[in-house]
Amino acid sequence: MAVVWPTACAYKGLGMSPIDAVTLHGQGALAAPTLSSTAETYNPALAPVGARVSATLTPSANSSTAELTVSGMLPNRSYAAHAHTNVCGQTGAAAGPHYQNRIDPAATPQKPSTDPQYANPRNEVWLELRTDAAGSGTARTTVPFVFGDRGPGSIVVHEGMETETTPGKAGQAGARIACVTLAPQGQGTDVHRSS
Ligand SMILES: [Cu+2]
Repeated sequence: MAVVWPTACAYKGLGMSPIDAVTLHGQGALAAPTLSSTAETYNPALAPVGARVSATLTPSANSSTAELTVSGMLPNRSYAAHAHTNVCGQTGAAAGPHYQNRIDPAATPQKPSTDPQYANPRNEVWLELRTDAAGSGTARTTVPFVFGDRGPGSIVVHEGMETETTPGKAGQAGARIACVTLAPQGQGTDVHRSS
């Protein structure tokens, strides 16, 4: 399985064929956001500075398995986390809405998708994390799609302990407390921030 993901300009410029599926990865120790940070806390009381976060989204055939591993978070606590469209930024909002495989046509930047037909764990990437007594934990999910020329930019950890599934609330999990930026594995995190 090819895991290389040249930048769009590079592979267009070189005339290379598009790549089917990519592995996305991000990791780091949570810190206050800076212009270049890729693992950030927006709420150190719930996502402590120095906590380690690692996320990998690995394609296989027509599905992808996402894994989120943390240490140094609050002990014996559940956290809802999801793949979001944009890379992490100065605030939790910068990560944008949830990444959807089939994009909800009714969603807008002001009103993200809350329709369970689109905002569900088979069309989005939901990771329901549970930490142990030491504050460590791993969440894993498999979704029936892969990432190619479009993919999520981050994994966002929310304040909520689980993700809502009811119409009008589906996908919601409260405030954004931490974020890790994803990049195609094998490349640096040469992402372009919009703010
Ligand atoms: Cu989310």
